[in-house]
Amino acid sequence: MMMDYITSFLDLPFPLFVLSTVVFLIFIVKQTKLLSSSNVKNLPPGPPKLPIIGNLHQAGDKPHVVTADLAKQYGPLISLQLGQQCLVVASTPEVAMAILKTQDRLLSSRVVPNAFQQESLIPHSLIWSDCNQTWKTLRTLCRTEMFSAKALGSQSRLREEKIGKLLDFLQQKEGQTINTEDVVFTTLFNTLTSIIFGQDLLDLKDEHGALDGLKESIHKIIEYGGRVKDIGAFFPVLDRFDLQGIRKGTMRLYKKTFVYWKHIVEERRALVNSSTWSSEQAECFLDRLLENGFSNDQIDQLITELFVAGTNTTTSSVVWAMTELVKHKEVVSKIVEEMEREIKSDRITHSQLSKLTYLQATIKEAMRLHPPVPLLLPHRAAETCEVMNYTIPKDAKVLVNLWAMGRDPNVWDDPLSFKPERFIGSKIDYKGQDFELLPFGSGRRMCPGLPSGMMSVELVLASLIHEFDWVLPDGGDPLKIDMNDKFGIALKRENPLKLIFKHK
Ligand code: HEM
Ligand SMILES: *[C@@H]1O[C@H](CO)[C@@H](O)[C@H](O)[C@H]1NC(C)=O
Ligand SMILES: *[C@@H]1O[C@H](CO)[C@@H](O)[C@H](O)[C@H]1NC(C)=O
Ligand SMILES: *[C@@H]1O[C@H](CO)[C@@H](O)[C@H](O)[C@H]1NC(C)=O
Ligand SMILES: CC(=O)N[C@H]1CO[C@H](CO)[C@@H](O)[C@@H]1O
Repeated sequence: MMMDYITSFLDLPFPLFVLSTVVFLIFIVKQTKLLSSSNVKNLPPGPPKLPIIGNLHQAGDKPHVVTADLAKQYGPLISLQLGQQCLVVASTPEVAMAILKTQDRLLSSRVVPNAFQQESLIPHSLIWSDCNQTWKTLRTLCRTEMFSAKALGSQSRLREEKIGKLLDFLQQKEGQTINTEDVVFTTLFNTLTSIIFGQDLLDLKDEHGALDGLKESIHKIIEYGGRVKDIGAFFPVLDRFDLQGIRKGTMRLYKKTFVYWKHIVEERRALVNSSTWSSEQAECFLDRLLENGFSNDQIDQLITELFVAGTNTTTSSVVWAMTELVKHKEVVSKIVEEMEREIKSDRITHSQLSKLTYLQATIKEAMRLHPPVPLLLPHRAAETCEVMNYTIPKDAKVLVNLWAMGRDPNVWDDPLSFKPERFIGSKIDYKGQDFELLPFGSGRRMCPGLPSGMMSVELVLASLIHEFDWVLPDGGDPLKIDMNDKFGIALKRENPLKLIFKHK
């Protein structure tokens, strides 16, 4: 049974000799006292563990659902053994606070997915570094040069411009069926590339053009990074062999991706390096990186990470909110009413967003039910420590199940209903202070991109509602839209949301 499990795990057809290596290695592992955390006393409760694989057979493709179910049985803090990896998952606001606030310092290291363990790049990582000097420097730079009030102010024009292009595009395609995820992704991706490089890298119209290779590469990097079945993580002895080819595959895509901006970096580097350069000439985030003496490796790594962290998440927020809106016409009517009251201009601008309180409540409600990053990014215990009187062993992987918290009847009334009203007049916000709603996390690892991401989500949604009626193709029944999700770095719809946009 176990061999079946391991072979089914490695999706590829597979030479026999590698298999025997696996068997052999596993045998060795067995001899060398493998379940390191099984000796730890007072672990959080969890299901019984099989020898060697522990609970791997229970892991499945949807860890947010599996661990939510286990929490119902074993309580708000559970532990699982995935091969040699000890996994701890929190599923209530109290435990989330114990992890992200009380023990934030000890529980804010990272478990690095195999895909991102690239020798030449990982030393320059913002997302995957422990909270060390590299991490601090990069976060500070992003905070001041990308997410500060001043930087955001100068981004609003760019953002409005990209969304204007989307609206024009949809108008041209009026009556045709549109894959919303595609066009929203392209729009948000271009927003980010304009902030970073001062130019668009994708084209809404260019469905098969050359730059689609870039989109595909970023998507695939995200897919590799979000792999649930990562055998090297479960059995560190096997890690170096990269049996599933995850590390190699990701590096190939990384290299492909870097080519897309190589010449832009060279061009700007020459400018910034020239004797006539002065700081006022800086036009984009890249110029700031160059002024700060960043090497090509540093630039490539940071920029890819921003794409990986910032495009799929925002797109997924928008698409889930749109899905709920298609299902809930009464909510759309209220947003439209609010807009008729508050918006007098033709197109919506940033400065008007703060007046749209019902729209904001709708976005919170969508993020409650569909947190784009349902388990946060994996944290790691830097040292053994205690949470809720249980022991979290050193190097355990620590997750917070936002998805479970959003659907918990002890936390929310009627949790499965979509009711933006619950946030009207409520102080609950997603800024990391209210532990029942943490789409961006909380504490030192909290998402630095929140202000930028939220601005995009609000502006795209507001504009699409303001400008168009949305209709399902072929007279589809909104109540029958499936809500199936697919787990990855961002939780996305399993099936694309296809809509026809009709100009109002
Ligand atoms: C709606 C959109 C977004 C959501 C829901 C979101 C959510 C998150 C979450 C849950 C984390 C992990 C927190 C943790 O591990 O405790 C995170 C980390 C991060 N996010 Fe976002 N994010 C969004 C948009 C963005 C954008 C637009 C950017 C940048 C352009 C960005 C950059 C990052 C980075 C760099 C990290 C890693 C921070 C660290 O490890 O210290 N995110 N995000
Ligand atoms: C920070 O952590 C990363 C990964 O853990 C490492 O590669 C990098 O060298 C560290 N930086 C410093 C300054 O220690
Ligand atoms: C930047 O300028 C320095 C000296 O002014 C020069 O040695 C170096 O090669 C330049 N680098 C690039 C990439 O142009
Ligand atoms: C942990 O144990 C202490 C002392 O045994 C007790 O006072 C406290 O209530 C416990 N905390 C939790 C969260 O169970
Ligand atoms: C919402 C969204 O853009 N999802 C994309 C995220 O990346 C994956 C790759 O794993 C794509 O397949 C999704 O379409």
